[in-house]
Amino acid sequence: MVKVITYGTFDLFHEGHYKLLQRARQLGDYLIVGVTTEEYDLARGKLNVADSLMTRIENVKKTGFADEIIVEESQGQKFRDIQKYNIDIFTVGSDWVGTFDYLKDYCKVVYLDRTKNISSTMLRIKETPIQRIGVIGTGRIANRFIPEAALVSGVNTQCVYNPHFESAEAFARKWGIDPCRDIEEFYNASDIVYIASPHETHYLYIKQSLEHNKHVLCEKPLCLSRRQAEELFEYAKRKKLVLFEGIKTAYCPGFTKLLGMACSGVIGSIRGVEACFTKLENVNHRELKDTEYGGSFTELGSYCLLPILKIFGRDYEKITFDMIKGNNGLDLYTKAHIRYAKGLATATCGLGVKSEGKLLVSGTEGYIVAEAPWWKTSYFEVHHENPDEVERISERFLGDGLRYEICDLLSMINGDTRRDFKLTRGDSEAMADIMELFLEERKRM
Ligand code: C2G
Repeated sequence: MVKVITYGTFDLFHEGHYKLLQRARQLGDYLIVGVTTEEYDLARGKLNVADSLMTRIENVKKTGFADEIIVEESQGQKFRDIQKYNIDIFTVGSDWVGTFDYLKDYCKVVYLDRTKNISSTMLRIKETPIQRIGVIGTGRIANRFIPEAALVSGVNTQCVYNPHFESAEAFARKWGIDPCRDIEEFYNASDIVYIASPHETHYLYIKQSLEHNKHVLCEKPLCLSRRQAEELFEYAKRKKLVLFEGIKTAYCPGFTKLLGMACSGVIGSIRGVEACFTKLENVNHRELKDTEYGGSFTELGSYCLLPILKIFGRDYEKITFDMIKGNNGLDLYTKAHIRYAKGLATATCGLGVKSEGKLLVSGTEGYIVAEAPWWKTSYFEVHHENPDEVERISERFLGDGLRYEICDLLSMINGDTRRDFKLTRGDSEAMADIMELFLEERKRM
């Protein structure tokens, strides 16, 4: 008798789960299904699981494919189960290719093709439908997005669009999703559009997605002018759609905690915010080649402006920019100085210039400091006059951190508006405004 085992959360049970169990059963004579506990999902960084363990087990049972159902509670259990139950084949969907190769010493490991398309008709009958994500763009950030989205329950990445179809094809092959040649076909297959294309294309793709009644998650900078940002947010509001700027830092738990502490008075009244983000970038990358929209500030400025705008607000008195440019006119090292009635702020960005990446918030009774990579905040310190009195605060930061914004976006789509304080429409519009001022200044300098 060939014994097969598979594991999963099986939340918001859908046809992808059904087909996987069906094929897993066909691999042998006896199928054991491990269903994860809430605690284990939390520990392995899977977010947003909606159904209870009982409901998820019940749904697996209803398929009739499982000969036995067990509960997966901890890391390392798979290895123990394989020995305990005398397993011949371990199987899981292809979104996990490679991850479980370490089990090959104990049994055969089979990655079954994941189901690319979750059909929308099937989903409409559900209370909380799975949101189908379509991706525009196939660059580095899009490649980071897919595995992060796989760890948020309630979404399924379905397809990708790139005007260069060959790029879409290669990307789709890599991630087991569908490449779309035609943009209409792409919109039909998506409920949420994730825009990760070059900056200057954001405006048109956002507009088009909203016209097609799709929610939008757009990489930063959302827009490069205030007028465009205002127009798009207004349009999204009229259509009752969510338009969401993806600055991952804004949604990560450590950063939210840092802001909360800074604004709670532990360091007195805040008088200064200094944020620095620099990167040694490959000279052949778009960031250093696109002479119109590349450069350090359009690339990294959103991260540095975020703590400044969140702490001091949008009513600054004066903003000035200073920059060192490369031969092609792009800024390689930029400082934005922002003066408020009661504080001073600096955003420092570098591409091809390396500095100590740090976020420093100074107050009348102390300071808060987070070292690089503060934009993925997992640790920060609170200091006072007495150097021995340091409060050290750690917070979990999972993977590449994009899962947090996907999770918040999903909650907003499902009607929870309490999440939008992390990055408001006003914040995004102010950033677009600053980007516009910066681009004008760069032309002049
Ligand atoms: N799946 C699929 N097609 C989809 C979605 C999921 O084939 N469109 C598969 C997954 O690859 C997995 C199973 O369905 O094999 C269960 O998926 P999830 O509930 O998302 O569980 P997962 O997070 O993949 O956990 O220990 C748990 C395992 O690591 C798998």
